[in-house]
Amino acid sequence: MSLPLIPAPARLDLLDGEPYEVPHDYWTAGAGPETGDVRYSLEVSAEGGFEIAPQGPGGDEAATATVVQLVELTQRRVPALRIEDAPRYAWRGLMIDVARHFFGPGTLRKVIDLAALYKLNVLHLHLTDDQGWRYEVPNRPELTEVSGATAVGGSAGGFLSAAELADLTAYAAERGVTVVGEIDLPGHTGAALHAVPGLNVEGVAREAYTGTDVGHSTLRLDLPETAAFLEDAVGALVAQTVGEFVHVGGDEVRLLTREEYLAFVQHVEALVLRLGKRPVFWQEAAPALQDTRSVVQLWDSNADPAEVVAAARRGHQVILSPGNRTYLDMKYDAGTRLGLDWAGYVDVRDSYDWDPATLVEGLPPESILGVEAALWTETIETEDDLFAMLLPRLPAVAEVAWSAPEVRDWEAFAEDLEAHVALWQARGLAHTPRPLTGT
Ligand code: TNX
Repeated sequence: MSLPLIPAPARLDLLDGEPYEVPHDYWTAGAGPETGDVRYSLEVSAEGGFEIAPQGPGGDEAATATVVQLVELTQRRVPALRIEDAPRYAWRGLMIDVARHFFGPGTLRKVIDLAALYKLNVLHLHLTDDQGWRYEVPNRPELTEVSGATAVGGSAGGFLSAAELADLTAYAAERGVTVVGEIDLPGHTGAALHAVPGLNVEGVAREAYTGTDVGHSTLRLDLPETAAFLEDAVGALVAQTVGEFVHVGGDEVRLLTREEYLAFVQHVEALVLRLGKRPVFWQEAAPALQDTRSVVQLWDSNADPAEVVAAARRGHQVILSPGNRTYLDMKYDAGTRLGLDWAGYVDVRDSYDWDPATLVEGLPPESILGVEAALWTETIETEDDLFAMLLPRLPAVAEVAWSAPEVRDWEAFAEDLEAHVALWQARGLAHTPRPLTGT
């Protein structure tokens, strides 16, 4: 029997010796708990009984994911085994951009199920951008009424009502996944500028934007309406957030001076902290941050990471989403119909074969909060498109986030991954067939 892939079992012992084939080597190596007390052990007896001992928040869901994988991947012929397992990183995320093209609760539930199957524990929703506004702000209904309706290329928009977002958040929580919403500030705000005239320098609403360029919009603290808008919009997102974190963007701002930009970030950082959450910012915000509760998310694999390293050395935690490894909107290769290529092509092995601890020279390994895959949707219009970009790369990123480097092995992963196609098909999820062996 070819053994199924389970991210990082630290130890696997055959309980009754000979009747079962010997597992891959990497099942037997140590993963090591680097994220505190989340762990589980799982025993399957020779008689076929399962015994699970979960520990810490998410231990139960992780154990369940392993059992589901074991049962499905072995076609219910699970060998007697014993697993002791713990994640390498606390933040194991997937970001979905629902602003460029909108994806609603039906698709997002499937995304949550898939994330949970691979022991990811964060669903980061990019809820606002130039092209659309996707969450409700109670005293500013024009945001969703006007900019809920727009999307890239004139596609149908949509938004998550507060009730839908609450349902989705609860659905995710039941599966060990925390939803982290993002309002992207101060750039990527075309949808806000389209819905709220007072946010514009001329006081006139901007046209709807349905293209895919970046860097052409910004909010400005020197306009009298901006601070109240931030209070409302960030406040509404915080009110719809159950976890510790909200994401407040900070990327690709080209219309502010450096001083204006740094002051804007500091304003938002203080606001989020005052509202009782920890802010997460894209990497450009790193030099502005004042409070070590704020987290930096690295994304641009073409940029100098020096300011991220400096922020980490000042005590900030870092989430790693390097474009050339974890951006699942990058094309697999030149022949991929969908996606972009600014970070290069990202094939399954690129997503798998890297070590967060050595990715960025000088970054203190203990500052790494975790790893996040991202799916931007400029070119992604349908649910099948979305899953065809996630699969098969998402399990690769999930392994990087969960498993210690010494238990990872590309050849074994590639071989095991073939069996996962059946899991995706059973769930009705599209994937992109990729040559995995010999690459
Ligand atoms: C960069 S990643 C962006 C997004 C784009 C993405 C496309 C980041 C913080 N900004 O606005 O959608 O590239 O890959």
